[in-house]
Amino acid sequence: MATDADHPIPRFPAGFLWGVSTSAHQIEGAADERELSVWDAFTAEPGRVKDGSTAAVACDHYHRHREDVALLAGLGVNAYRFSVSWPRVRSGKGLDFYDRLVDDLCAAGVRPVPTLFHWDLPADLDWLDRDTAARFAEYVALVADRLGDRVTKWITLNEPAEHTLLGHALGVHAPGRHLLFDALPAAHHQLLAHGLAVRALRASGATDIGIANSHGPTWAASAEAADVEAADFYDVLLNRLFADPLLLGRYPEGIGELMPGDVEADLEVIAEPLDWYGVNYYAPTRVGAPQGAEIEFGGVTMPAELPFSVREIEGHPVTDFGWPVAPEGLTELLTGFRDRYGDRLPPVVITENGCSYPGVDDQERIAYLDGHLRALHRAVEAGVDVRGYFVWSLLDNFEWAEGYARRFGLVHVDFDTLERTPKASYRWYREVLRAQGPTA
Ligand code: GBH
Repeated sequence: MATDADHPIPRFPAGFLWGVSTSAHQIEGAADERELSVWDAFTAEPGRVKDGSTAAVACDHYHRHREDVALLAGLGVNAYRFSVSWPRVRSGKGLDFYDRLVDDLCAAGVRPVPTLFHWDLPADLDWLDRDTAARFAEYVALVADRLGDRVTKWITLNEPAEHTLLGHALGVHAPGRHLLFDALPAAHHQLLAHGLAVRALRASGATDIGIANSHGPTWAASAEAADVEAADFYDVLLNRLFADPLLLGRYPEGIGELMPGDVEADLEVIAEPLDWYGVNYYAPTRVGAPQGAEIEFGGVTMPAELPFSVREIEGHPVTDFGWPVAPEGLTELLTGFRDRYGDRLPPVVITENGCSYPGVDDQERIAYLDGHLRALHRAVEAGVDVRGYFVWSLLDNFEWAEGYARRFGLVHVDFDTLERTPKASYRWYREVLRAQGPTA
């Protein structure tokens, strides 16, 4: 019987961006050459990071970025998504580093695609303060001023949904707050920061601006009303709470009332038109009515008082993180977005997709990525305007509350010697890119 694997991955449109993603706090290390972030403070609290590790050294990318740029060039990607560390820029050393990195990427023929915030908020700032949004826009203007002659494609924020949920509602990420629904102002202020950053970038001449949001389809646990209602509620929190204000200029019903400040005026800033929309996709979530008990799920403890409960997805393999492998969820998500947002949805870029598995002969990762690229192509065939795909991640790295235990890299990192070893998936992705033809 012919399987998918016997057929090459279909061709994506001309000019497609083929990349890999990383983030500053997860790879750079060199913590003594930057200011502190909320993640440094959080990591220092015992029990917060599972293996007790810190990101003080991580992959030491700050000192080894030349080697990492060579890995990118060897892979054949035409784009690299990294993040700029706000605490490093503040220390006065950051812009010189990113300046060199951008030069090296350009020299290697790899397009730099910086994310301006990937969760490492300066330790003295707080997303519950409205003023943080204005501070962010000032920092963004500085970065754009320094890098904007070579960087043309920008990402404002990474996953405000996860930063709100995990960091402020459930307390499993920095800053470790357990506010449940009182965390919503942190989401609003991040969205406002995004809108102000878009304005600052435009003022600097930028014309290719996006955001990277975490999205996935929500599957109701059953067709019963209580399950469908709970699933719809979860879908609002993960998907519509962020996509609706950005793309439609309004919050989903019932949410705007919970947000601080002059929400109507802020929504005008938040809905500044985007040039493209970034989606980080990992897995669908199966959700049903609350079950009245705490649930452990995907490394997160969900309190009993939430108006929904996350359930196991049966009949799908899971990664070593316990996340289901369901590529069809990516097709479903993107066609669903197209149906919901119509021509308000700008071209889409998959800014993260990947999985955690141990080892360097990582056949499961190859199967995961292969399946997701085919699922992405089905969305293209269904008429979704998709312009790029980035694998999370180039390197094994500091996986937040999991420490170094979860490995997402195409390249293995030995965290004792910091030696990099390309995995089977690195060679596989290189062949995929080669078969797609010239991409630069
Ligand atoms: C991203 O977050 C981050 O941007 C990145 O920094 C991080 O390293 C990477 O992903 C890997 O974690 O319902 O059990 O299937 C991803 C946030 C939250 C997405 C959990 C997948 C599904 C868990 N993720 N979610 S489950």
